[in-house]
Amino acid sequence: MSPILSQFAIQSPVGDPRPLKVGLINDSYVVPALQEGAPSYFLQKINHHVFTDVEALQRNIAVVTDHIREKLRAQGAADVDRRVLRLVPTRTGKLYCQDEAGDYWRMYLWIDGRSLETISAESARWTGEAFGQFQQMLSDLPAESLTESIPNFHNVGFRVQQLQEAVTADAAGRVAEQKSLIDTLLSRAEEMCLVQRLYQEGKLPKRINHCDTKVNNVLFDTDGSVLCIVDLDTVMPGFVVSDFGDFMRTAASTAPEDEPDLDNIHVRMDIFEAYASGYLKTATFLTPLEKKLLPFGCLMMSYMQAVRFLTDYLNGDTYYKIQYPQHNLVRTKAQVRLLEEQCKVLEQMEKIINRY
Ligand code: GN1
Ligand code: MG
Repeated sequence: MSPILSQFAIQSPVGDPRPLKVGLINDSYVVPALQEGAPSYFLQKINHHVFTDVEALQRNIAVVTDHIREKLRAQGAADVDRRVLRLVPTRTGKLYCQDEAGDYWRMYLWIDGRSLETISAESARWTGEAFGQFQQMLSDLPAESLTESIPNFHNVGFRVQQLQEAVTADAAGRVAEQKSLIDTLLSRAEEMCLVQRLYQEGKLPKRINHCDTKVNNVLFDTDGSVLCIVDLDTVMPGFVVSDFGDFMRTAASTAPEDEPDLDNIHVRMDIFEAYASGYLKTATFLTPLEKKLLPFGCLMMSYMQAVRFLTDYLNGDTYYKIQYPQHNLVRTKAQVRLLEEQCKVLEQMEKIINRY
């Protein structure tokens, strides 16, 4: 990989990149410092089949990280380079480079934090505050300064349409055996498009969202506090309820998103309550309707993720990385079960939101 590394403006000697198992889209590596006290780096091969406009993608990330860095500085925050990602440019000042095969690479300073798959109520509260602050800090960034890195990314209606197209095409010959799962999901489509409808009626705003608030996109410090929010590929205008819901989908669940044993999947109400309390403390810009829809956002995100995983399964696993042949199907079923579990506690979730 040295032809790639040598393109970036690295100041001190580094060792060989080591692959990291994070994310289902890009390939990630840590590039360790060889000298004590020198920075290590986080190198990523960008999946340009998913992010087709890499130039715009990288510009978005630069805009967002610069904006947050400014805000942190203005607040007098300590340790700013551990609190927000910093892109490392190439030696010619570009925000990414290409290798001989035409693949795209980018680099960040490495932040020494821990990412978690499951969290405690206390760290969930801190994370809620952190995501509220994140949206708050970006709330004065004009929407036009960002390009939608993936158009219609969190548009449920669009995702349902992609599922319908996958059913029609039946590219992998898997439709017949999954008919009842497909029907289950399609039968709930209208109900799950509520947020999009409210937006079209002018009742819900779009705000700059993270759009991938999975629990493992938050880095924690050794004392358990939140250091930094990472994976900024999809920061774009969207509905705040979807960021809220995506966090709960991955954190307020007793099992991972690909849990094969469905009976292990339940909603963690302690995490829901803790995250909601933190988020509502800092996200002071929310309208009453946005607040009211937060619990629905959880259902919506589990639904949309189920639709996306099933679509990929029917298409023959062309989008998400998989570790075994049925992986996307297992993921789909886990998301459907989580949705059912969330429906059971919807009223309870609404009561909690009303309380804060
Ligand atoms: C993908 O690659 P990763 O883990 O950051 C996906 C998200 C999904 C997630 C499901 C660009 O995110 O939307 O929620 O997998 N990102 C993209 O685990 O599609
Ligand atoms: Mg991501």
